[in-house]
Amino acid sequence: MSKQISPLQKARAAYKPKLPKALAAHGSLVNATLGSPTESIADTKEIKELFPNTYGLPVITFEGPTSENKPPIKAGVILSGGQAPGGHNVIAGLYDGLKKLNPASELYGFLGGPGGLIDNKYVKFDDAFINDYRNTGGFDIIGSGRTKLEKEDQFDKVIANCKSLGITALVVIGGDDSNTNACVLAEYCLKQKSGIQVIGCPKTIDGDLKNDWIEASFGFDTATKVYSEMIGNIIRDANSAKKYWHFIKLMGRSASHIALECALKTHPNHAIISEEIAENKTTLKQIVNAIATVIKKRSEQKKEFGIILIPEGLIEFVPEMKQLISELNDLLAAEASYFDTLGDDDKLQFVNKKLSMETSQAFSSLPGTIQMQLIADRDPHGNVQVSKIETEKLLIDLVGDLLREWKAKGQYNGKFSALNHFFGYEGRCAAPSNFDADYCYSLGYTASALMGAAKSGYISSVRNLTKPADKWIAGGIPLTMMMNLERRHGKSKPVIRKALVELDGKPFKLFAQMRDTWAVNDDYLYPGPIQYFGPTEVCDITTDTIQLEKN
Ligand code: FBP
Repeated sequence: MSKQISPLQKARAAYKPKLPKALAAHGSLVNATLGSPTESIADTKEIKELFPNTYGLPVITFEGPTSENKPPIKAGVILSGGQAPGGHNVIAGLYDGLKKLNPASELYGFLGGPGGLIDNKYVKFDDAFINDYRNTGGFDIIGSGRTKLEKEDQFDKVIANCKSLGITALVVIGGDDSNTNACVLAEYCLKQKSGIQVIGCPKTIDGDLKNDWIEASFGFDTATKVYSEMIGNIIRDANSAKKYWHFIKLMGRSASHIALECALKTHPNHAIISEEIAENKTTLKQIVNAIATVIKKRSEQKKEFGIILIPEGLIEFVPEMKQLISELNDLLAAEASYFDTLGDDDKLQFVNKKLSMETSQAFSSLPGTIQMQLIADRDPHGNVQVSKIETEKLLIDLVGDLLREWKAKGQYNGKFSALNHFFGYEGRCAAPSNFDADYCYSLGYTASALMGAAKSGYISSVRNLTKPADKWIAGGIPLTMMMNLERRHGKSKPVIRKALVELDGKPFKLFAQMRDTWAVNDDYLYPGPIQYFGPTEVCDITTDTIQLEKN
């Protein structure tokens, strides 16, 4: 019996993603136009020394057709890190592009992320396999994982596995860390004369893999549309019932791009942007005070309801918490094996004893549940898992306390009833919006063109994204160009620079200009659900962030 699919899935399966003009006209049989040699964004001397084979490569654009015949390519692909809508279309675009280069080309998918590449667990794609996943959300086609691919013995295994399958090109679909590792792997493959090309692809709903050349990471568009729809629905409920304050935490790890985009799309009464908190060194007390002040002001207007948006990574940007988390990270890394043997109470006691006086005070001031969340398992990079810290509940608690204090002093006379939400996983596997469906398919297709042009150490790039797809520009950006040196676990490491919200950028400036009005007036916007079929001004709309940044 064939698997049942929803009517929307059926209709979306027939959707033909749009491609940049050159690729739409010539497929992946395009000529690579080379720009001038490039430099890394900073630390040029050190990055050049670390990447002798991939440093300084020119930017590539695909403009016209190529007259060369392309031999078949056997390629492999992995999905790395958190899910992001459109990953399946990257693979579909890559598959179609490879077949266009030469119908005898083959594509293998390594299972469960980088781990599958190291352990040689794979599937081979064919038309029927790919067709089942076109324009669908999720990463379930081959799964994903967070294994760090960064050590030479892992690279040797990757090379051996590829050689055993005859694979000569790999695509790593991931965020800043995964693309950093793709760059190191590309360099290693060249140094070893392995004959394996490595191409990256910019993925993450967090929106923090972007720069002058990568305008957006895929998945941000769809995920923020899903969250904005849900926020809009909640606002409408709040504005109807007029009795609840909704504290909504939004995914995004360190960066607040998601919270900012959702704020621009819905006009909440208050939104916190972590980067501003860090810049102004705002304390937790001041954050709580600012929220309570908005609640008080609205209460004076007889409005006992509203919406607060909280970025997932906030806790790490509050100065006293940043210090606390950094001490906890070091402590847990150093004492991991002993720590794991302890029960919850002993863990808390142990931590309290070892922290410095200042941070110990900050730790003790937090409710027990938050303390436990702060000492829970780290991610593979040794970082606290911010998605598991219930900042939204913490803020409700602290704001409630302050409002009670104000009430006792006769400074506030309202009624505060709050509900908490966390929107994250709900948006990561949504069916990609038209933008993400087109963008992802184009990124995958571009990656195949880079393979056809025998390039390695590049990230697939599609630019001019605020224009219709036939004006998009496909090409490749040298991964080393986006690198600088950063301190990681006490060592200086070459990494792709993470893009945080820029406080002098247009999206933040617009938000800052409007937020006082949104705080007291009910200026809400209700974006509604993603539309896949209908007028282009509704279906092909991009994020406010990219519109403001690029136009
Ligand atoms: P990537 O950076 O790998 O794209 O993942 C993003 C993200 O969705 C973050 O927003 C979130 O903090 C994290 O993944 C959650 O991780 P996990 O999926 O392991 O729970």
